[in-house]
Amino acid sequence: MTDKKPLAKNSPKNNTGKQASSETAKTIDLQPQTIDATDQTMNTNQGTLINDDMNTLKAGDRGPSLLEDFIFREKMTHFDHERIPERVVHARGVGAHGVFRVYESQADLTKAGFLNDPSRETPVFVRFSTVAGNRGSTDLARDVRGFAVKFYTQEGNFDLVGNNMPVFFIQDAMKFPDLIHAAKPEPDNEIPQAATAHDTFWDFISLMPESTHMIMWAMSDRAIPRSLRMMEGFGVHTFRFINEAGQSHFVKFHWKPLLGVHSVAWNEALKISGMDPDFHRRDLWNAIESGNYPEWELGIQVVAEADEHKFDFDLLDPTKIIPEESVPVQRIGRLTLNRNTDNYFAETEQVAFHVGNIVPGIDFTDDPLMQGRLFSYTDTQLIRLGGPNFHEIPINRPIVPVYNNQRDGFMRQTINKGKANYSPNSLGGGCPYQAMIKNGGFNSFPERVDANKVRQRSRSFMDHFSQAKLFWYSQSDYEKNHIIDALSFELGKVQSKVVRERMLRTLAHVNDRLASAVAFALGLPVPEGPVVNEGRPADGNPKHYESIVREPDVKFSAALSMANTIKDNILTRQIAVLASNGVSATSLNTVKKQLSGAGAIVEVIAPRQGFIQTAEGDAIEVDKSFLTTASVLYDAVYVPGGANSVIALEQEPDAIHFLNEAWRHCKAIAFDADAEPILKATYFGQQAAPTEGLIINNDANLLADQFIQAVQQHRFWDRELTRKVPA
Ligand code: HDE
Repeated sequence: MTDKKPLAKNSPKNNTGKQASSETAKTIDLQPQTIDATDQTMNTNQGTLINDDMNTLKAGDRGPSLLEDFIFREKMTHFDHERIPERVVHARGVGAHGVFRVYESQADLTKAGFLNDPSRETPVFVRFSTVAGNRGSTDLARDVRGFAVKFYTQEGNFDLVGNNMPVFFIQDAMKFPDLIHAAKPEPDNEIPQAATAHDTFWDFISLMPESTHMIMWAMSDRAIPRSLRMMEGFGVHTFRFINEAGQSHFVKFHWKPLLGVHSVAWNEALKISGMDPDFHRRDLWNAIESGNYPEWELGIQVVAEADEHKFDFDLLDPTKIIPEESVPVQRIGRLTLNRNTDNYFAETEQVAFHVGNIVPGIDFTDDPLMQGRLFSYTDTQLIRLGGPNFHEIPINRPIVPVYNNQRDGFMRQTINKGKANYSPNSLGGGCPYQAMIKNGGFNSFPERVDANKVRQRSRSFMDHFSQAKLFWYSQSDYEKNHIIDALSFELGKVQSKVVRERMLRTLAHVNDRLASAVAFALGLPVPEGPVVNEGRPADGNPKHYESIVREPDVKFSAALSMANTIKDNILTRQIAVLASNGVSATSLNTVKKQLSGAGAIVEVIAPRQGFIQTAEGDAIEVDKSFLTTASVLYDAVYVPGGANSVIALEQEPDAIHFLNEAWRHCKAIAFDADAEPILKATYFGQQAAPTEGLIINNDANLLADQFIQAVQQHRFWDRELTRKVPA
């Protein structure tokens, strides 16, 4: 047993024993709370050293346990209270630390300090999430992804609490609890987990035509990202930028991933969910650990106050985008995630985001969804984190000291000195003072509001379909097919025929081909007639809530299609090399070296773990066996030659299945010329299948070049047009 005294101070190292890759004001701020038990001796929460952590205190070694065992009681009590309520939405998430830096001062638009000074590096904490599933649900559920960024600026915390889709299901916060009730597992049997393919969700959606645009996004491949590092982020609402002169501009926020926007196939997503439910979490963690820091550029679309009404939609309507063709996205800065968490609970679980956390230079608009969010985020933390002092939790506290007269409450950490806990005071010298606006004091944009108090939606919010059409028109053929397939899957799981029919009617308002293709899969006709929209018009005129059915002014937006994304690198792509004893080390090593040189991660997969003997007589370490991995966890596959390896794999059903499945999911596959007998044993090798993305070469260097170009393409979706591979 070790018998060392605890050190007086905790080591500044993080728990993994590694130094943080980047020291920021926030990492320094977190250090006093960061504990490293390396070389330390165990003690109780009161500091008493523990001599035996294996046995409870008993009356005799076969006798009953004693109540006086304070060491056991403390340990068990703490354990009993380890859990806190999970987030009511966005429960499953993963977080990482990073930094943000603006490229050039944006002072003409905003006085926000972190957007004014290119020399300033602002620490950030980012949490990605799925929306519907519980904390333990799968990463690859078809769902919206949360993309929440906390900027620890020198003027206080700014939280950009966004999603990976630029619009939302509903226009008014009043409907949020209903939306989430409908999307979550059904209340009688709590089925299904992390899925919207059930009756209550589509019942609600079919009665809410305003959700149609978001449904197009949620049924597209954006809902099944290849990686959290390969998805866009959006602030969704229209915000305001305020400059030093007090001028306001409307602004939409975007995050543009430097690796491009990529997805997996739906069939693949379903299988990943079984093979590795932590697929996205692991991918993010590994990328950061290996120094492949995920990066995004912050984009803004800026609209002058005077131009508020020049669009064919309402800027305050969160079911609308501003097409990039109308207002281009300017890339103004870069976000880099460079440090994993030390402790999931302390950081990722306890981080509390709030749309209402803004700094001078940024302000809200009257978007009725955003206005409701301003209430919800603090309220939810009060129950989730147990009281009003959650801002003191290390991950939540700003990097600037906090001075105000808020006091007490559960778990208060701050020891406020002095008698004066009110303002104005003279006993405390009038401290803390109020800040002048010119010294950074926040003042709200003095928007003029002159209106009747009404419980009503603006008629300008009733255009429910034009941007759903724009999204549809902007998709490539394969993306359209995926949307049709996704809707056929989701509505196919719906038991109620009335709900399915109502949804088909909604889809018919978007596009005839879309509606009839889904109707065909469901074996139903497309019903005619208008969509239903609930609402009690304050003016008594039912026409107020009727959907406006029209074509969009902008009919095509290239930015909406993932087909147009970046395809010029293979950084961090996972490549599987299938091999067995007798593999050609020359080929394998040549191709592996080139792939690794281009930034890919290469793993050797063999029938068993351990080592394989090469044809040249060396041993190569096996990374995974067919039992411990699957094709769905890789982006591409390479099969080197070597006579004995080829014979072994040709007769290995798991290897053939691996290849068939990779083909089905449209991945690049490369064979050494002498590995062709394995190709012949696959399903696609026996068909007159298209050969795009299939590389066969007897020169390993040439093969590697062609393979790299193919992997850059991400997927060869046209393969789906011919018969699908039975894998
Ligand atoms: Fe949220 N949302 N939300 N939301 N939201 C929460 O806050 C809410 C909305 C988003 O990683 C909750 O701390 C309302 C839009 C993200 O911790 C809760 C409405 C967008 C996260 C809440 C919306 C979001 C949340 C649950 C409509 C994209 C996860 C736990 C009025 C712009 C943040 C929590 C994290 C979390 C309420 C709509 C994004 C209950 C009432 C639109 C990324 O407060």
